[in-house]
This record gives sequence, structure tokens and C-alpha cells, in this order.
Amino acid sequence: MKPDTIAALATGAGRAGVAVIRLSGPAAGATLQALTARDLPKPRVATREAFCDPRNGVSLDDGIALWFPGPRSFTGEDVAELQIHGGPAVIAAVIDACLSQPGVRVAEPGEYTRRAFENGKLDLAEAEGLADLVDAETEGQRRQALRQRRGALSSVYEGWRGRLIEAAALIEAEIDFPDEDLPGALAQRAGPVLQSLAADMASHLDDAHRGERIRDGFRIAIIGPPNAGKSSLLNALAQREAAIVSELPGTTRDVVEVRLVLAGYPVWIADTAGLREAADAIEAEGVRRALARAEEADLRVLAVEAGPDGPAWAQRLLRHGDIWLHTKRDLRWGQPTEIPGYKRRIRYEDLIKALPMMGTHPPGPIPFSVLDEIDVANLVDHIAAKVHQALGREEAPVLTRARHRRLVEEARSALQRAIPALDQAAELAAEDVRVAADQIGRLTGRIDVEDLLDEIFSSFCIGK
Ligand SMILES: Nc1nc2c(ncn2[C@@H]2O[C@H](COP(=O)(O)OP(=O)(O)OP(=O)(O)O)[C@@H](O)[C@H]2O)c(=O)[nH]1
Ligand SMILES: [Mg+2]
Repeated sequence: MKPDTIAALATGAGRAGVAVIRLSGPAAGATLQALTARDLPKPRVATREAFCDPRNGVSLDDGIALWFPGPRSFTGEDVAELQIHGGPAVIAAVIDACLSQPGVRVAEPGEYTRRAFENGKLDLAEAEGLADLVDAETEGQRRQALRQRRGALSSVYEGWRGRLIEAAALIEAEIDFPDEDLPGALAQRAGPVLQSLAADMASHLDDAHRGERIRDGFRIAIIGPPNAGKSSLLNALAQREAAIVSELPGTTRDVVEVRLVLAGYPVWIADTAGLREAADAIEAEGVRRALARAEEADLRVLAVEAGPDGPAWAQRLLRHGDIWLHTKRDLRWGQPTEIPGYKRRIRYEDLIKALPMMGTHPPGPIPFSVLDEIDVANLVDHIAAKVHQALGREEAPVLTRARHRRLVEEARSALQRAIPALDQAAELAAEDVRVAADQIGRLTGRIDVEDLLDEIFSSFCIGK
């Protein structure tokens, strides 16, 4: 059965100088011809056209047409692109004219990319990269999505899968042809391959969720006792009144989240309920949520009012590299110049250089006043440097989504079962290696494991 031809606006909704309408499928060429009332333009050459309604010849707009005969197109099918004026009425009229043609219907969400995947133009990881590229709001997200779109992740996954399939073939050869004159203990040869693969996967799993953080946002939790100035701090960072501030302890009872861009990466900052022995059930739930946020955050900012001794329990919530603030510095110490050893503006670059040294645990408290814009600017730089340190490394992350992490985790645990089974139960080991290859294959969705095993076996000169 011939697939439908799909049509949709490829550019954003709303008024714009130019809008692009894209057609993909077997009727794309005929539809373009019907709308221009002439032969198809030269492939891949922008051609000036007058578009009209094929039903009545009424002219609709002047624009540019592009013709990409399959398979050399984004979807691999015949594709026509109509560049028209970007007004809502023009777009509606041209789409309506396209849909009047036989076999043409409105595209479903993601259908162009899906067709490109089905026609082997890109694999699943690359398609996800493309979706992320379209959604990218920050520089870090753009770089990561572009790498993924260009197949950087796919080549890592395919490399893993190739090694797994080789190992599976070695083990299965041992099982199927035990009497053949093969070099001894084939399964043992698979051992080091599996070991090194498991180590590779482990090192990618142990990446502090860097790829996912770049994509979904680095998570910061502001925690501390009631009335310490946590909500004031959130508002200062967000530069708006996101959370309610009052002099009454226990004002914030739920988690209030704000999204920022720092050092080119998306960051979620959560203000939480003050930590104390709760007065009622609602406050108790607020405290529970605050602790949960602190637990799952990538960075904790502890706010404690500057005083002789802050609550010792609060510091126990901090981990290596977290930030501890002595808030309301202005009340206790007055002008910052009066604090011995307290430096004013610190530069972001200096912080990045200093960071590896200053990450010792526990961190010392930093005097802070929300009323002082230099304190706030210093803190923003300090946090940005931490985000940069966590996410900004040169080498590309391999796991950019929870889906990838789950599949790689499953593959690694299958390998961990397979390695000890190599000696005693080769069948079980072979099965687990196949499971691992299958999971990794699902990352790119490109080829069936059985197909590849068949291919590799056919090149094994064992069967005679
Ligand atoms: N002078 C001074 N007052 C501050 C500062 N930060 C916060 N405050 C005041 O301290 C009080 C409490 O501030 P909040 O930001 O509501 O404190 P919180 O930690 O969110 O409190 P809960 O939500 O009750 O846990 C308010 O009256 C703020 O105006 C500061 O740096 N200097
Ligand atoms: Mg608050």
C-alpha cells in the first residue's frame, strides 16, 4: 500500500515574513504541480512560483518552491517545500489547497521524522537529538543536541552493540560446534570483551546524569531553618517575586521552583519549607518535601542566619561541593568591608579556576545579604561556576535521556550475569549477551539483533 502524502506547516505558528509548508509522500510532486500549474522545478533548486488553488485557479500567493525527489530528501520520500508569505490567511489557504489533492492529509506530530527513521535516514537516538535541537533553549543544550543529531551517541551505541554481537557469536559457536576444531575455550575469549564493555557502560552510567541535566536542567535546592531568608534568596536569583517572603517563620510550606539559565545551561532552583519540628501536618509534609528535594538536588544551598552557631543538623544535609550561606549579613556585620578577609566581587573565571580546591567538605559559610546586589552577583557567579563544573566538561555525554540510562543499565546488568556464567553455563551467558545487545539496539532502533547474528554466523566458516 502506498503511504499517504502528508502536509503541514514546518515553521512556527503566528505571523512571520516567511512560512514553509512541507509535503512528503508519493503525491508531493503532483500536488506541487497542481498548485503551480506547471512542470516540477529542477530538484533542489529554489524556484520562483505563483501558487494557485487547483480547484478554481484562484491565485493564493507568490513564493519559492523546492523539490526533493526521494530518496534524497529529509524523509527519504518525495518532498516538496513551499515558501510562502507567513500570514495566517495565506498559510491556511495554501494548506487547504494542498489537502484538496488526492492522497494528501494533515501530518501527525512527529510524522516527518518518523518517516525519516522508517526510511533509514536517521536512527532513534539521532531523531531524539533532532527533537532536542528544535527544543534547545540554551547554548549547552544546543551543543549537546547537535552532537546527538549528528550521530555522536549512535556511533558509541553501535560500537557497543557490535562488540556484544561479536561476543555472542563467539559463545554461540562454542555451544553449537563444541566438537569442531576451534581454537580452545572460545567462551573465555569473550570474557575480556564483556569485561571491558561492562566497564565502559559503568563509566557512562557514572556521569552524574550530565547529559540528562543539560537536557532537563541542573537542580538546586535552597534549604535551611525557617525565616533564614530562603525565599528572599530565590526571589533575588529569579529577579522576581516568585515566592512569598514574610517575617513569620514557616511562611513557605511547599516547594517553589524557578527556571534560570546559568553558564549556558538550564537550572531549576527550588525554594523549600523551613526545616524544623513541624507544628502541624501541612508543615510536616512541607518539611518532608524539602528534605526530598535536598536529597535529589545536584547542588544544595544551605541558608542559615549568621550567628554564633547555626543548627548543626543543617550542615549534615550538605555534601561535597555544596554552598553554605550565612544570611542577613547586613544585620549582623553591617558593611561587608568590616568583615575580615571578606572579598568583594569575585570573578567567574577565578571561581572556575579555584573550584577544584574549594570543594572540600564541609564548605565554610559565605556571608550573604540579599539586600546587597554584589553579594547576589557573587552568589550567581558562584552557582554558575558550579553548574559549569558539573556540566561543562569537554567530552560528550552519552546518556542524554532517562530512556538511554535505563537501557544501558539493563544491558550492564545482563553483562554482569553473563560474565560469571561463561565457564559453567555458556547457554545462559549467550542469552544474557543477547539481552544486552538487544537493549543497546533499542537505543538506536536500527537493526534487529537476530539479523546481525545471522550475518556474523554466515561469515563464520564453521558449518562447512
Ligand atoms: N535585613 C535582611 N533581612 C532579610 C534578608 N533576607 C531575608 N530577610 C528577611 O527575613 C525575613 C524572612 O525571609 P524569608 O525569605 O521569608 O525567609 P524563609 O527562609 O523563606 O522563611 P520560611 O519560608 O518561613 O522558611 C523576611 O522578613 C525578609 O525580609 C537579608 O539578607 N537581610
Ligand atoms: Mg520561605
